[in-house]
Amino acid sequence: MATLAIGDIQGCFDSFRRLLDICHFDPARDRLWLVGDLVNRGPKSLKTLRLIKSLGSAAQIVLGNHDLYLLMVAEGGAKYRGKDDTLQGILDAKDREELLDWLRHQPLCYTEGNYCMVHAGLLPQWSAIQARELS
Ligand SMILES: [Mn+2]
Repeated sequence: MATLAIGDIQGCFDSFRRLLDICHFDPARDRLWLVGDLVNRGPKSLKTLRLIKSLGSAAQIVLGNHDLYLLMVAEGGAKYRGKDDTLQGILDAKDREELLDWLRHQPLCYTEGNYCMVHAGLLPQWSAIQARELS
């Protein structure tokens, strides 16, 4: 059993798939820690999100700023900038609500054993336990 940690996939589905293949990732045996920013900027955000969601408990994720931005745009709480964004495929997808509902239930911080996973660092005043509770 291996645990792989990968950050900032940002919709780069093909590179992500290739990396999983090179590492012989097997969701029945291995675990994936994804350090946020699953989507946006890259060309295949929708396929990336569907794949990660399909991995179930084999993939543990935390949300990054681009994932939060997607949720805000979907709820009408942020204006879609368009220019460098590649989220339209998700926003138009027939399984949009299922994907967004799954995403909004993911944590900002995940701890296991001596490890703490967050997207972009912790406030120095916070312990890992405090950060997880606040998440
Ligand atoms: Mn980020």
